[in-house]
Amino acid sequence: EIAKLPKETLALWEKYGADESDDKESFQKSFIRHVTTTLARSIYNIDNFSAYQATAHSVRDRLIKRWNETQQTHTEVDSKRVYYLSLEFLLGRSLDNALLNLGLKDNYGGGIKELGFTMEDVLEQEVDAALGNGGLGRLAACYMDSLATMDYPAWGYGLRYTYGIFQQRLKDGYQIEFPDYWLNFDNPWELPRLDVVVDVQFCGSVNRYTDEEGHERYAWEGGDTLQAIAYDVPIPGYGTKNCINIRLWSSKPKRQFDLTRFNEGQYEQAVYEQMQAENITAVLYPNDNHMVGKELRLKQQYFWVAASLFDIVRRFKKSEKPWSNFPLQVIMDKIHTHPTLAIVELQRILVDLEGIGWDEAWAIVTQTFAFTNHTILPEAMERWPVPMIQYLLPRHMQIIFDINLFFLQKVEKAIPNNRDLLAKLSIIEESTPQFVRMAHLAIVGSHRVNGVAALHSELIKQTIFKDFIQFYGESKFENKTNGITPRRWLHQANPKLSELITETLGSKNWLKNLDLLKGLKSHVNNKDFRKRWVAAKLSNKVRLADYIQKATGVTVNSNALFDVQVKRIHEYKRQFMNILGVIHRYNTLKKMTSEERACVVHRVVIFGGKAAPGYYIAKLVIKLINSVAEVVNNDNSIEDSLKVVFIPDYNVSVAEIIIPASDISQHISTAGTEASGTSNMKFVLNGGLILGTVDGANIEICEEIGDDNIFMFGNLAHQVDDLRHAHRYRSVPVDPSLQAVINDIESGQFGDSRIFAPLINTLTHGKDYYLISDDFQSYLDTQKLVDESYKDQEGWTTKSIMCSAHMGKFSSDRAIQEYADQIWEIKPVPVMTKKHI
Ligand code: Z15
Repeated sequence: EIAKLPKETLALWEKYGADESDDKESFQKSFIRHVTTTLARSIYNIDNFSAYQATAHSVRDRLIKRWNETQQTHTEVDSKRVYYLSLEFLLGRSLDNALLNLGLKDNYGGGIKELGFTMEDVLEQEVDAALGNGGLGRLAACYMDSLATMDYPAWGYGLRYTYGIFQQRLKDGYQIEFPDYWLNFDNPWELPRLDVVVDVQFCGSVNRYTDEEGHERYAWEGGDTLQAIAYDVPIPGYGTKNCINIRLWSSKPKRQFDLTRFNEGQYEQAVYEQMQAENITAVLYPNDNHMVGKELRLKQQYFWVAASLFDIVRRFKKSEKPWSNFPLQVIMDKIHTHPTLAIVELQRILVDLEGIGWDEAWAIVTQTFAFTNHTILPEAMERWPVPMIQYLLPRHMQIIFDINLFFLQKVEKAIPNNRDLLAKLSIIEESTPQFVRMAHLAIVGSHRVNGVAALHSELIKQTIFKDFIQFYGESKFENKTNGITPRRWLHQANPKLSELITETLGSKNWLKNLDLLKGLKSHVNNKDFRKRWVAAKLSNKVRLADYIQKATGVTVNSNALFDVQVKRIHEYKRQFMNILGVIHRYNTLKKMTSEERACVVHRVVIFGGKAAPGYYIAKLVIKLINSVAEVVNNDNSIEDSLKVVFIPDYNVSVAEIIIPASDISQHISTAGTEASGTSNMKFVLNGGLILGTVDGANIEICEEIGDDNIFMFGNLAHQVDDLRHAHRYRSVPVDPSLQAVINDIESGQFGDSRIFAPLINTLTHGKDYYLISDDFQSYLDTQKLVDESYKDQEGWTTKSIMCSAHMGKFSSDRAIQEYADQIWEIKPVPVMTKKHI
């Protein structure tokens, strides 16, 4: 097509489209141009925020060029693409990341200084893009970074929530929530695609008809139609031209106003219904690992799936290949069960709209989808009432029943006369009302299923998906251990350590090949290297201490041991056990003499994390932490040997300050409950040790770094069932240290104890579902080991270096490589640089 353009046109593009350079002067020119034109300001009224905006726009210009070249290359090569469907992308800030990935940081840093600003101040201005709850959403962001860095032709698809995860503030020690209106100012990191619009239908009815060839067909008609508008978020790779895209959909009412209603005088009703359309993408549901069966959530899921599939199918059809090629061109990874309706939607498109026979269509569908499971917690399993789906998506409900029928027929044929098995495998739960089990639908409609850490992938085969093994065998189920991007989580968050590593290893290659960190081992006895390693940690601790002072008003000593637990507040993650341990420590310290206390390692125990707004017990844990902090921090008698802080509003940017500063971090979920965990990887990569249970990725981290460099404790996953069973016959915890701590709380040492009664209750009366009493003693013992080890500072430094050196496996590059080679079957497509056309 380009060839058809007149020579003069091409010449103009050649002349004016040349790359803007990346040197300091070019940046300053574009900065000033953006201040004066984009922002319409003058030299007299630029503050840090406008400086941020101008810098961001300058980077955006460069991103868009790469983005265009990438899309053109992908269109031309037209190889198989992977579509990563996730309801959450927890990206955090973009400016620093883009500057580093594009290699602009030094020139821009110098340039901004001469303009009268500091890079740190400018970076601070950006609000986080917080379109996710926790691990699941942040994993999606890390994977996009790796896909871009490794030149894969990949797209992310998600929703553009007007409100991201709520902001957390504390009042009297309680969490309160504030809306996260992150689009208050213009967002330079998205490209509105007002021309990319997809109609999405809800409700209506299904009509059967006979087509010209005499085939029985179904048409979904009537109902409400609204529109999905695309907003594209460019994701630049590190050290490559590749810049991939996350397409986020925003809902809008369809422009055609309901004229009949309008004319009938029901103006307000008509306007109200239009407003409802915008509601769909208004807010991210703030629950992590917990399903709340709200109709609006189901609408979000279908809205997102329908718009994304329409877009993907449209792209496929451009290439004019036969439908049988679809799975050779397209692979979609379903992140959790959230996009499971995509299976049904694709089957509907193929059968109802394209007129393909059921079996042929179903073969295409199952080849197209892969399913990644991220949890085995029962409360996180998605189930939707059949009547709700029937009402919102009548044709989809029929198709689900048909998928189930054909599936169960196959099972019956393979394993005859096993009604019990049929009931267990059925996609439909035969309760009143009936429910659709989304995980079952996801398994049946995907050719591959994987878990996210070795233990988790074993557990899904032994527990939630056990019955499916009988039918499918084991080969459909596999493991892909999670990973994290070293670009954001070391290079960006910990510049001092990154610089030291680069100098020591002689190049930056480790940022693209994390296994090279092994090279640090031969320097472990080098005095100068060790000194700088320790100095980097200390300066990160000073930075965090400053942040703590600002955010909480508490002064902490940077020479104390920093003990960190930051993650969503959830009973299974056992922040409760941590704070109970703190109380134990506090009361032990109080009983000591001054001389005894002089020998004790000083600790700063740092908590952070959000509780789902409706999660009462989790919110009480936050209150307890703050009540304990209040007492401990104001008790001069323990002479600063212990401080407790709860850092409010934990998010990606705060994590970037906390993680590099940790000496030890806690990952202490009840064995078998944390599918993987990914912050554990971030801490260890930054030379922080971990205290953890034998759960999720902790196990594989231990395998890599060796048991000398990690503190593991507690019961094992296979013991959990029996332990839980034993609790039913106990009314009080058996552990005496735990009982003592409970008594302390009940005595009113931390304020009105009645407040905490519901929390204490979770441990007693035959409950303690998360087995705190079973692990408490070994937890305390292991904490003692931590204290002892920390006294040996040289030994600790060696451990810290050894930790980082062995973390190569946990790069998200490794994880993406495995997905690409073994599940998605996609190949890198390096961007072909054409000048600009
Ligand atoms: C979530 O953050 C995770 C799993 C889920 O099913 C939902 Cl709904 C949210 C987390 C896991 O809890 C965590 O262990 C894992 O590392 C992360 O997903 C990424 O796989």
